[in-house]
Amino acid sequence: MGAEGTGTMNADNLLTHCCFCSMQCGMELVNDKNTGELAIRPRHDFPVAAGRLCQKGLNALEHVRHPERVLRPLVRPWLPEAAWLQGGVRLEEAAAAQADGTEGWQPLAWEEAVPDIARRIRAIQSEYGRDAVGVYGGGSLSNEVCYLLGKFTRVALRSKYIDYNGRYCMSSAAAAGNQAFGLDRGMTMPLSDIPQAKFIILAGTNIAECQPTMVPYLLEAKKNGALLVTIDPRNTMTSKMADIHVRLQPGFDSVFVNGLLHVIIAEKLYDQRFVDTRTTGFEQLAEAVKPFTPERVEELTGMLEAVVRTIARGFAKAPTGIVLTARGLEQQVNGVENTLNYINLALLTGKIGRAGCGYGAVTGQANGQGGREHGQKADQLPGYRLIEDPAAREYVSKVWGIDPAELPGKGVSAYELLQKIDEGEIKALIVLGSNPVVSSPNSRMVERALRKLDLLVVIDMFETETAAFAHYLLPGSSFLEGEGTLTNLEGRVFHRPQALELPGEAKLDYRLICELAEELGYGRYFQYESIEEVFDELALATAGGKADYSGITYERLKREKGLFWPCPSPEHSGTPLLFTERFHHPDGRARLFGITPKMPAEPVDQDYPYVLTTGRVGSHYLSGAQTRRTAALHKKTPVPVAEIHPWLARRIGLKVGDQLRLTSRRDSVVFAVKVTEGIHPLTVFVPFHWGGELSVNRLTIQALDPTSRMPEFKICAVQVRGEKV
Ligand SMILES: Nc1nc2c(c(=O)[nH]1)N[C@H]1C(S)=C(S)[C@@H](COP(=O)(O)OP(=O)(O)OC[C@H]3O[C@@H](n4cnc5c(=O)[nH]c(N)nc54)[C@H](O)[C@@H]3O)O[C@H]1N2
Ligand SMILES: Nc1nc2c(c(=O)[nH]1)N[C@H]1C(S)=C(S)[C@@H](COP(=O)(O)OP(=O)(O)OC[C@H]3O[C@@H](n4cnc5c(=O)[nH]c(N)nc54)[C@H](O)[C@@H]3O)O[C@H]1N2
Ligand code: SF4
Ligand SMILES: [Mo]
Repeated sequence: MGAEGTGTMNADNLLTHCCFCSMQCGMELVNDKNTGELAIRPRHDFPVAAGRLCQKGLNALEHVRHPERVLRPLVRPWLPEAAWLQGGVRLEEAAAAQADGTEGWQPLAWEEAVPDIARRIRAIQSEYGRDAVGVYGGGSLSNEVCYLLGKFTRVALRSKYIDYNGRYCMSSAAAAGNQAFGLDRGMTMPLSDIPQAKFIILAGTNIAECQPTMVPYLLEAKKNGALLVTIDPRNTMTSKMADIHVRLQPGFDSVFVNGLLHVIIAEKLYDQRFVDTRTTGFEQLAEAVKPFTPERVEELTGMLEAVVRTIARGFAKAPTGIVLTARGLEQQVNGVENTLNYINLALLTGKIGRAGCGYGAVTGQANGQGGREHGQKADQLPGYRLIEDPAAREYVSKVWGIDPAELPGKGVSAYELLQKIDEGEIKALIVLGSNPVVSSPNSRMVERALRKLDLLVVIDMFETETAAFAHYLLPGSSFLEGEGTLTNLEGRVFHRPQALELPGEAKLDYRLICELAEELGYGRYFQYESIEEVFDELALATAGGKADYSGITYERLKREKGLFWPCPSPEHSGTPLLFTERFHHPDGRARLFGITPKMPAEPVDQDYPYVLTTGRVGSHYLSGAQTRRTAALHKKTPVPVAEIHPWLARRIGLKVGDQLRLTSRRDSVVFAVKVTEGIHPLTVFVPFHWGGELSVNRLTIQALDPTSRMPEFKICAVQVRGEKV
């Protein structure tokens, strides 16, 4: 490892985009006048966040050129061929190897690595069947790489088991969007509509830390007279901008929203014409919210009835309004229902499909939107086509040049895929663009499962916590090295050029997938001269699907600086504002749903009396693989800090200098602690960007939403006590 040779500039293509969140701010690589070093500057010509970058974006070069970059293929030296094929050498044997000093990695030539891996995959598949090999992808990858991962799994592995980290991210929002609108695009409107909204509800979304360059849109709306409401158990940096902050205990969103819907219906403040002509399900909704009088909501949530009435009346009467939700209420076993209820608010008041109005599930990862459209999901083919739909199978098989009968059926969600490893059904896994040992709930199970694998191949820039369990670690490409397209939180597809040469022997992710397919004997389906050819095939594969890219080309993207899907023909100018006349259900109408609030998977009780919720801080990104390797960000937040309310601190007798021990039914972990009035008194918050002894996911619960299969990252029951360091 080591980053010598990293970062030769490709002088024609210095305009690029940040690798982190879904805003996808434009950035420019320049040679700093004073130091002569390569540096990042904000770009002014990309409309999303013209001239702005947050702390993560400004520091995004550092991990790319980090000395810990993996620069050659690596293999475990204790992986003897014969024993392997006879049933596998597992990590237990690493302990023995460690004892005689042969642990660690050994470099290997690409000419050996790819054929070796292919041979092992074939051996495993011939012994245990095609489905014994799974693939785990990511939402930071380009549309092209996401597309190829899906195609590789179905065509070259012929396995049904693929899913990706976006399951932990956008799956509840996706399911709710499909149920309510018939279509899943995170935001129904472009960001440029936000300043026109007169009433904005932000629920479970901490925009100021998670999409910082969106803040100016909110401030502009406020300047134009908008009222801003946040609904969050914590008084976050986002809540500090709000006119009203509803400090709800995690798990009470549907109760609270039912209160709002109750007032809107009882006081006849809803948009009768919109409800009559553009929706169905009003009766069911009215019935469900009937018992949720503001008085009852006050009893259940502690939120004053006057607050419920004020927000309900204000939102319904405002001429324009927007509701944005994110993981706070989506990452729950009731995540889909919670999201549907917030969508109800926008539909009931007719605030959708016109300027200054809309609903948005604020997408998370760089390509969290595109990453879920092109066949990385267990049940989907490109363009959101369902893998179990015979017409979809027929169409995509034709594009791929295979017999539809050869296409596998649907697999299982990310966490269930890891469970299948634990149960012994899946024997080999390829991970590209994710670090599931840090990011999965109940991560002790994941560690146990990965130890059981006969083959784990990780394609990454770093030796991550997941790569620590791998047999092969292959150096993939960073965002500055791989060309491709991505789709931001608005549904805006754009082109990201290659800016730097690959360091060392690292390979482009897409080339690596094609080479593996070739070695597996399916090279004829993966013949691409360039990444643009992959895009053209992707666009064709999506034609007629819900996420239709068929009118998009690289040439158009470069010329028009991005296009909103659906864009079904070369003449089509894209669709920034959705649902102006029809929703995507066959009858053109949106669906209202009556939601009866349900309990979390693990309600608090006498033994585990407090709620643990988890999330993010501004200076780190997801599993931290990139940002923990960035000095300025690491310095800002070197360790996770648990937040508790002064009432709870007193109750447990926390002393100055103590740390906080949190114990769930899964494990027990000690964190640094900060006492703050901002948080709900019965709730503890811990960010999840760290692994090992600092990993909050050792405590979280594996319960999944029944529809979206989203884990309940936002609620589990814990014991809390102070501990001397
Ligand atoms: N700095 C930074 N930015 C990021 C990321 C990152 O890791 N770091 N990740 C990106 C990704 S992939 C994603 S998905 C997004 C996530 O963006 P967000 O969803 O905004 O981030 P979270 O911190 O997970 O959760 C948001 C808020 O939900 C609150 N919350 C917890 N439980 C509940 C509840 O029951 N109801 C309500 N209403 N709120 C609740 C938390 O207190 C928290 O403030 O951010 C993206 N941007
Ligand atoms: N407790 C708790 N857990 C959570 C959440 C939470 O709120 N609470 N949020 C969940 C959410 S919303 C998400 S999105 C997940 C994300 O969780 P992960 O998928 O684990 O997060 P990342 O850190 O983005 O992992 C990406 C990995 O791919 C590598 N990588 C990045 N770009 C590239 C590339 O272009 N090519 C290659 N080859 N490798 C690349 C990085 O080095 C990194 O190791 O975490 C989930 N886990
Ligand atoms: S707001 Fe998001 S995309 Fe923009 S610089 Fe920050 S992390 Fe990158
Ligand atoms: Mo996410």
